[in-house]
Amino acid sequence: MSVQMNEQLESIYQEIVKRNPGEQEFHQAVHEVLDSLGPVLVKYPEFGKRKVIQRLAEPERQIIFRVPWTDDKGEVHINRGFRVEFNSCLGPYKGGLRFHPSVYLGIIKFLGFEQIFKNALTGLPIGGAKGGSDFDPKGKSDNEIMNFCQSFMTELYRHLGEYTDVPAGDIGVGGREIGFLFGQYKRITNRYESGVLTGKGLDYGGSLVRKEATGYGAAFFVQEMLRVRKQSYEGKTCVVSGAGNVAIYTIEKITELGGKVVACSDSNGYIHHEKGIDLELVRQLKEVERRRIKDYVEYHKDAKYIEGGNIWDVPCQVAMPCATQNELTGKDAEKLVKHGLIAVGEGANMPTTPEGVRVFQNANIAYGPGKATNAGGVATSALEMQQNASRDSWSFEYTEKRLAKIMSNIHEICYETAEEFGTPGNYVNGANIASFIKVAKAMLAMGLI
Ligand code: NDP
Ligand code: 2IT
Repeated sequence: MSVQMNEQLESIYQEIVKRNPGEQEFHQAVHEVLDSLGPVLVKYPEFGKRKVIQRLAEPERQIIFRVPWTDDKGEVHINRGFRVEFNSCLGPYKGGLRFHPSVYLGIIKFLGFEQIFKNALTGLPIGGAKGGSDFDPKGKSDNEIMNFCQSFMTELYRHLGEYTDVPAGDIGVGGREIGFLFGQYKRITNRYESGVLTGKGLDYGGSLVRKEATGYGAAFFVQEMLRVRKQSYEGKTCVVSGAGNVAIYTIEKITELGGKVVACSDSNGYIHHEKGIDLELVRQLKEVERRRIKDYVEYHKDAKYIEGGNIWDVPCQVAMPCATQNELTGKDAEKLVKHGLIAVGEGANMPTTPEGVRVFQNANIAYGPGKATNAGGVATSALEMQQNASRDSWSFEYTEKRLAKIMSNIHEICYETAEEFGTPGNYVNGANIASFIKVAKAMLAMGLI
């Protein structure tokens, strides 16, 4: 990167920070992408002249709305709903909905910004968006969840459509919530528009493998990174943070591929089970009974539960952060490297802090950033849209093969782009550069939009 380009990008970044005050996570996500783009602006000066970065950093549309609902006692609650439709030059807006009390505009914008590039990497025709609410689903009854989802969709439906904007799940939004949202959309619009949401149940237009896709895809991506280093999961100790949708299916696929996952977590603490995590029990506790991970030790006396502990204290060769943003710090990264870490695959979005990323890169760890590693979820959402458009449904085996191929393509694009731009093995640069160029070219081709 030339000094001049550094200055050019730095001033673009400062302008974005000023336009979006207080949105730290969004600044962080933008900074991480811009950091890779110096050589791209040298190779493609028209991107700078036509202000592609500034245009990309300004969402096409941002919707913020009131979500009133009643709990089981009849008490009224007011939450805030968001949908940030970031970029639609490659296809309809696509990205998940997050229900978590920490949600505010800065979180939705970081996720939506990441989604533009992730979706471009899949090679499928989908734009980038994200949405959600500061609603806390923990401890709510099914009826309360339904009341909330119906109210949320009563406002959001007017912005959606299979050719316009297609949400899916994220933290706090899984099959149950998508079902309630889809039901309300259908009721309000009087249209059975299957392709308007993905992650649907298998009985009404969902795709096999979508539930498993993010975790399986992340495990496949890491398998590719290990393969180029002439390694495999065989005999490796792995740690997967979180115990939600992404974590569960990451654990399942890593185990199937020969790795041993010894720890997982939720926001209260972590489980360490030397023998290997009993995944059926985790699924029963988390997916079926919606309980806490600490209950695991009731069933396995040889496992340890560390309340309030830090899962990255557990030594491992493969680390898969699958919970939330900024969950793995520079200090955690140093500890992991000291304990013999080989590879990191981000199932979550932006789970490693910038300091952590630097530690991994300086130590030559195979580090797969979220926008590449966890792209299997949204890619399989696009496969669900294909099935809906053709009123078809594919077998598990066929769909999983498509997913595996997509993940190996993404790995190859990132690997080769990193090499082409002079930073071999740097998957962050590879992912950012390859996806940015694709989106930027499409934007220029469409004129000033
Ligand atoms: P889930 O709601 O199913 O699970 C989230 C898990 O992470 C839970 O175990 C939760 O614990 C834990 N967690 C959430 N917030 C925190 C926190 N602040 N501190 C510690 N632990 C936390 O969500 P998903 O598995 O779907 O999502 C996990 C990550 O993967 C997110 O970053 C999401 O954006 C990303 N992702 C998801 C995709 C998908 O298809 N679902 C696709 C691509 C990325 P607790 O129950 O205690 O809150
Ligand atoms: O972060 C993500 O990629 C998701 N939550 C999945 C988005 C989707 O539309 O499937």
